[in-house]
Amino acid sequence: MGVWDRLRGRIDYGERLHFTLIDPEKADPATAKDWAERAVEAGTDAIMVGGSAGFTEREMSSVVSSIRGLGVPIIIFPSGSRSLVSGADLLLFLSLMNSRDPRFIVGIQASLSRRVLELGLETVGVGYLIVEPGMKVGEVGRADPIPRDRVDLAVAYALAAQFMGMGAVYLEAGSGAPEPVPARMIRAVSEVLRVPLIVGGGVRDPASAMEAARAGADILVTGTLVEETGARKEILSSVIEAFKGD
Ligand code: 1GP
Repeated sequence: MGVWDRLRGRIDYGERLHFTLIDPEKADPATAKDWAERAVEAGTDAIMVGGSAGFTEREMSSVVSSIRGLGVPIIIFPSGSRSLVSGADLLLFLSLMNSRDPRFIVGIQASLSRRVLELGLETVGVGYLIVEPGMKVGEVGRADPIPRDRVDLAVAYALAAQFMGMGAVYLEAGSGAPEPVPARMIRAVSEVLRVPLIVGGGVRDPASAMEAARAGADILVTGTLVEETGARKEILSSVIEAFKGD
């Protein structure tokens, strides 16, 4: 059984999962190891590596190597070819579906697919949807961010992703967003979706983590939290427990 099937199986049994995002631009290998260890102690279920474009393939590779052996999967959250390294357990094969630029929907993916095959990386297709404000990823990915009150549009994109056969849908407000994806939007999308719903961007406290859980998110991704707190275990635990515990 693959890594994604195991994660998916846990969700199907009613668990909610938390993933910690580490950006190699913001953490050298020693720092990444320290953050990842504390996140695992705090109850995170996987470490995602990637996020920005400000790192080299070598830095990406060193970070991935430094966090191996912690007992949780290492998941590549790609931003171009420099994210594709060996040693990870899973690659989120993202399509930024609400981009104005077809390169972000399928073009870059096609140009990198041969490399993914050569590396032998397990993949899961993810319909990646940028929600306002979208932050840097919205700009770089030339997204038309889904307006925060356009729940219908989020549902339409999510259903399209599911019907295209994506293994998950990711509602992304953007790293460091002042507010997370609205609970109303999460709820409406989760009600129609049969594949796991990933939510991220702007979640920094237990209250918003709990709100996302109650609205139906299956997987919560936090990145800024680990950076801003220097991975303080009590703070990470409080957010992770709030998401998983309700
Ligand atoms: C970014 O969704 C993730 O892609 C995490 O966002 O850094 O705001 O937690 P934060």
